[in-house]
Amino acid sequence: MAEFQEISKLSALHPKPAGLVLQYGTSGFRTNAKQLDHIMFRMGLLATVRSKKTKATIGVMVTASHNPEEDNGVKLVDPMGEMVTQDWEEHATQLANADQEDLLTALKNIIEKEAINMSQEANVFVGKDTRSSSASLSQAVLDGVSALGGHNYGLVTTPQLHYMVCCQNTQGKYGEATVEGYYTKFCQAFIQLTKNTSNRTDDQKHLCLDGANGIGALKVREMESHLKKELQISLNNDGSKGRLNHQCGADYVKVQQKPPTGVKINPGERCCSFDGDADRIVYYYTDSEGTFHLLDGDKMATLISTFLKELLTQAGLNLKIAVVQTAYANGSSTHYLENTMKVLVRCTKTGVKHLHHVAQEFDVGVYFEANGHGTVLFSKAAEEKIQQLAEDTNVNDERKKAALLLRNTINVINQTVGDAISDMLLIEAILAIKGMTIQQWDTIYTDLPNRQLKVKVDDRRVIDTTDAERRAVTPAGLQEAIDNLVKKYRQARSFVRPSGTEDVVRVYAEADTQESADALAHEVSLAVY
Ligand code: NG1
Ligand code: ZN
Repeated sequence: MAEFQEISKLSALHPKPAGLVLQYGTSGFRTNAKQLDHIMFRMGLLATVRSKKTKATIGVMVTASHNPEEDNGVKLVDPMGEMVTQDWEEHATQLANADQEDLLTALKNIIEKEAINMSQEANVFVGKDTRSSSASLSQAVLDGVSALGGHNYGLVTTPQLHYMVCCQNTQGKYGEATVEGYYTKFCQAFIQLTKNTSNRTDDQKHLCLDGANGIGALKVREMESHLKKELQISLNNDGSKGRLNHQCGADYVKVQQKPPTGVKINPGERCCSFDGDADRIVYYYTDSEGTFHLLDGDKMATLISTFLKELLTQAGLNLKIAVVQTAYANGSSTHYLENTMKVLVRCTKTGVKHLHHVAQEFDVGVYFEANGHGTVLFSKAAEEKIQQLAEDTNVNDERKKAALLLRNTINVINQTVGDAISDMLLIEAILAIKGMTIQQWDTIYTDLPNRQLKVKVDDRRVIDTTDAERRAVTPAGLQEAIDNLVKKYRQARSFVRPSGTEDVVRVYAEADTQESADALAHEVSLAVY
């Protein structure tokens, strides 16, 4: 077929370095940008056949999120804006690792296995972050889809690309499939939510934002006018000087447990940081003694689920709400949610795709990784019930008011994927509605001191885990060693798992004091060698 000849010709321009093997990991392929050209081209091909298979628009996002500037990555976005399915992750790995001369055979195998009609039209949306390598790498993706009608969105945040793929495949029901449509939808909902919170002072409307020198900063600038001064953002790390994710951004702030370097923060000021592709956000402030306080994904999940639970009760709607976390969730958050809030909590493996799937099982599924990546999903039935109640003229004022707030809350949330911009608008709206300061939000529960470490080992895959990654099954003896170390400390918990995005083993520990958490993390990391 003519298209295969074209592929052969183009693929020669994107040769695979001999011997290089890469795996479609937690969020697609991710490594040093220099090794990714052939992967991009091949993911362009794969996205095209995925589009033919699903008869829908597929997304390809070029980003390495919170990783250093010199890295890059790529992931596929499925029709409803969600991550691509497991079988297609396997196809991706196969295609990525086929030797140059076997590429066509590998592609044909996928086409055959999936019974794809190659005469079906294809549509692929391509987005990229601000990394210097992203321009040529997204061009390589476009070369892969070129014969078949891809659409290049250029610079967008990861969640904007997910949103646009979803809009395109739902004929605009979710919103207009443009960046402008994105701002209109989410900012309008935010304005509606904050409309009746009349006593907000300028201080309460003010937010200090660290854009991680990435795409999120550019996009917040673009969005600002839509917020009509209801949210006034002072933007730091906007990309004009510093390097992407370097001593700034959500991952730095979360893992280092300190504010971004060089950003001046006034005591008590409400601040947040995005990561490099703006799908994660964490909040923080420093108190009058200069102590740093982090409000991470767990604190966000708690605030959001409390708010939603209260509204559901006020609306008289009997909908099942749950919070989905990972092993990294702070023990205090889980304890508070289960025992004080009486909310169902589920724990899954790391990686938003896992959390997303579990959240789909509930009427209202709030999911957050501790690092600030998360969102809320509403089932179709839940959305319909809320909509009906909001339109019902025979209900009392309290129920009606709650239903209207719920409806606008749904509209401010990007349900396709965790989204720093949409999460920021949601949190800001909740704080405004509840008349709550960041300090009051922080005191809902107190985090157990914790520590995360990375350990370099020869082969991280020797560690295999179970029970949502909370226990190691191999190598033999490791879990027993961890159990014995944990026993030495109070309120302690620790686990290890191989990273899906970096060549390291991650160690997590929490305990009653920071000294104990640090010591435990250190001792466990020695047990990993
Ligand atoms: P790995 O490298 O598998 O731990 C990291 C994050 C995940 C997720 C992915 C994708 C931690 C501990 N892990 O995965 O939560 O966000 O990156 O970006 O934060
Ligand atoms: Zn990210």
